[in-house]
Formats: sequence, C-alpha cells, structure tokens
Amino acid sequence: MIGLTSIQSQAQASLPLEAGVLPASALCPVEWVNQIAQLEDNQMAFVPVQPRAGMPYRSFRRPGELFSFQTDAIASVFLTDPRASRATEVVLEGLLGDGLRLEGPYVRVGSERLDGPIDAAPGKNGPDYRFPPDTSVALHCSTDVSVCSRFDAVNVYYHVDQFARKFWIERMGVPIAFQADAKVHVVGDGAFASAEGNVLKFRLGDIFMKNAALSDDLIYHEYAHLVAASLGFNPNSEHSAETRALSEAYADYFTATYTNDPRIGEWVVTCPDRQACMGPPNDREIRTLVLDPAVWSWKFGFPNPDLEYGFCLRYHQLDGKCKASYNNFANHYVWGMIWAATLWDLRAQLGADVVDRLALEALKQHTTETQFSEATLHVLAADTQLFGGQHESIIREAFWVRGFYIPINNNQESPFDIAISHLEVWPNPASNVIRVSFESDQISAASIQLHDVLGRQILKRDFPHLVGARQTSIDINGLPGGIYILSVSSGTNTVSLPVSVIH
Ligand SMILES: [Ca+2]
Ligand SMILES: [Zn+2]
Repeated sequence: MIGLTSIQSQAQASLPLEAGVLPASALCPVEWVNQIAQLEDNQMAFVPVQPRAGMPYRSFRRPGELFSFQTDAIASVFLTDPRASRATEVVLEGLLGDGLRLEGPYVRVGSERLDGPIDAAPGKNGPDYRFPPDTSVALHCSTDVSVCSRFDAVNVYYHVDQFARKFWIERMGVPIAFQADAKVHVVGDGAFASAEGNVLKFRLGDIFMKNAALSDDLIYHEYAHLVAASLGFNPNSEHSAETRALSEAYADYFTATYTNDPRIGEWVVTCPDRQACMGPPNDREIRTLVLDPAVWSWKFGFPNPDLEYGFCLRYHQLDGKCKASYNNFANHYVWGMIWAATLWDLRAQLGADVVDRLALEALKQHTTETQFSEATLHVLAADTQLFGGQHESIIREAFWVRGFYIPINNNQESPFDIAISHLEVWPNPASNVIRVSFESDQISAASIQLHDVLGRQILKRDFPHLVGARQTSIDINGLPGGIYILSVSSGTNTVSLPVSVIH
C-alpha cells in the first residue's frame, strides 16, 4: 500500500429534496470514495538503470549528473490559471540534454494517455513547447486520445519547476534533491502525490473538478507534499488524522503563501447545474484558509464533529434527484484547515517572511507521530531557534484563538527533566467529579492545574515528592459547563489534556 495525499473527494448524498426544502440530512455525505491507486513499477526505484530517452530517473540519482548539458526551451503556459490570464510564452530553463523531452532537474512530465506510463512528453520539432491551451471539458481525453491537449503536461512542468526554484530553493533555502515524476490526463477528479517514487498525478476532472493540470494551486499543493516528505515528514493513511491534518495543512499553507491567495482550487472546483434544487450557494473553492475562528477551531480537542467545506448542490439527471456533497469532511482535511488557518492568521500578523520560515522549521520537527499538542510546541521552538523567541506571545495568542492550548511551564523550582506519563482524566465529559492519574519516572514534586479557556487558573493542587503513579479527584460541581485544560507539571515538563464539563 502506498501512502497517498490528495485533493480529491467524491461525496454524494442521494436524498430527494422535496418542495424546495433542503433537509439537514441531505448535507451529510453518505459516501466517501477515496481513490487508493496502486501505482505501477515501484520496484524501479531500487533498480539502478542506464539512462535512456524517456527513462524515469529516481531520487537516488540526481538527473543533472546523467547529462553533461542542458537546453532551454520555449513554452506556452498559464502563469496562474485559465481564469486569470491567457496563455503566456515563457522559457523552460535547463531541460536535460537537448531538451526534446519535458524533463529537467526537478520534474519530468508526461501524459498518461499520449505518452504512456514511462515517457516524458516530447516537444514539437525540438525544444519548443508552445502548444495551444484547451480549457474545454478535458474528460473526453479519457476515451478519445485525439482531444488530449499537449499543453497540459507543459503547464505542470512549468509550475513545478518554478515552485521548486523560486520558492523552495531560492526563498526557503531547501535543497531539492529529487526529481518529481508527474503524469497528466489521469482519469477522475483532483490530484495526488506519493513520496514513493516522488509521483504526482493530475486528473482530467469529472463531476466536482476541472482539469487539475491547469490549476496552479493544486500543482503546488501536491508538490509541497513531496518536499515535506523529502524533509522527513510523510504521514500516510496509517497515521493518525491529526498528523495527516498537519500534512494537508502545510501543503495548503505553502501553496497559499506562494500564490499570496488563501483559496485553494478556486478555478478547478466545479459543480454541475442544480436546476430547480434549492439550497445554500456552492462554495467557490475546494478549501480556504480564511475561516471563521468561532467555527473553524480545534476547541481544545473538541472540534465541531460536523465540520465540512466545499459544498456542491446538483441535479442528477439520471436519478432525477438533487444531490448535496462536500469536498472536505474527513477529519484530516477539515482539521488541517484549522491548522492552516492558524498559520494564515499568523502570516497576517507577522508577515510571510517570518511565518514561512516558522512553518518550514516546525514541519522539519514533525514526525509521523506528531499530534497538534506537540506541533504547537514545534512552532514555538522554531521561533526560539530562528528569532530568539520574539514572537512567542503572538504565536500563543493565534493558537489560542483557534482553540489550541500551549502549556506554559511556570513550575521552575525544579530544573530537572522529569518525564510525566500516562496522564489520564475520566470521565470526560464529566459532571460531578473528574479523576486524574499520572506517573513520573523520578522522585519529584508535581502539581495539577485547571485553566478555563480564557487562560484563568481555576484550581492548583500540589503533590509532595513522590515517584510512580499518583491519582486524585477534583470536585467540579461548582464549575460552569464548558471546556477546561488540565495540566500536570513536574520539573521542567508540563502535559495537558482538555476536559469537558457538562451539567
Ligand atoms: Ca488559489
Ligand atoms: Zn494533500
């Protein structure tokens, strides 16, 4: 099984809508069809091969080493997406060899329909990639190869190459030591990346999306996943939803900061005609990083269970029914939107020059086990490392606004690193009494504190010097209902859990 990360969804609720009324249940997608594609020829990554025309070069060998010369080519691309501009003539720098194939140091691109599974796309009569754009429905390419546009692979090449050079290498100082292997004209909606073989696939579009090869932000999002993986952060479907949410969030954040636009997929998203179906307006992008913090909040571990984004209401011709769906409702996407929105909030306050570096440094500290609580500490650690901690209070405030609690360690009497483990709080939610247990690995003093969501200390209880397991009960009858943060401190460590009080 190959880990996939993608902007892709097909959620279809098929409930008939009566008399113009949209029942609440119609908004709940009943089906999540996520493509788990088996990618071909993965073993090639481990088999050293002699270079030949059209051979996919893998990350173990720098493509530049295989050719003694490179060639610039002329090309026609959309600088952003088809909505904003007409196609523009650009130079593709440093195609490998004589530039007869769409292959350079950072990416090679081919059409799955026109070039097959291996070859990169050819130019026309030499290093000339000026093909006419085709923005009509691309899906027909899946059945009629004569309508597949040569423009699409060139467009993907240009955006990956520019993002690698201008953003990752020049701006962020990230060395790119792999060549992405991109394919266009893949059947379905959306796009995906797999760090296995550094594969990118861009689909033709179907019900909810147009041709992903023409969407600059989808291209950047998927490529950002490969860069994150090359830096050691590559969660897949076996890892927790929080960790995968972080992965989606950084792919969206780096896309948004590079394009200076918080909307992801605003050109590529689509929704069939709704005819007489009545309901709220469709969302105009797949995701966005400008989100109401009252709704798009982690809520200290209790986010709204029905977070959704990317609404589409359509009339289904064959069924004669109105169908409602969302592009995002899986936890790793909607929770990722909360994290990405927090970074975007911070960018508005501190500027992209600061927050891009904070995000990159925090990402480098993440692992496939990282949860939000640890990830917030990574952002603070990044600030300490890069900026001497000068943005700490603004960072704490931004996370607080989005419902992330970052523990403050004010237990300074013991400078020792005391490991606190097995912190458990039950029942949770609680109405009369909460029970707390934890363990420490050394003889040490410890304290329990309870804070409300405004950061006010409600209760502090000190424990004498002990080692091992400790347990206590806290009477919460007098506390108003809501979310509280319970923290245990010992030595220089503090661990926290959210507690929900319900009366
Ligand atoms: Ca955008
Ligand atoms: Zn993704």
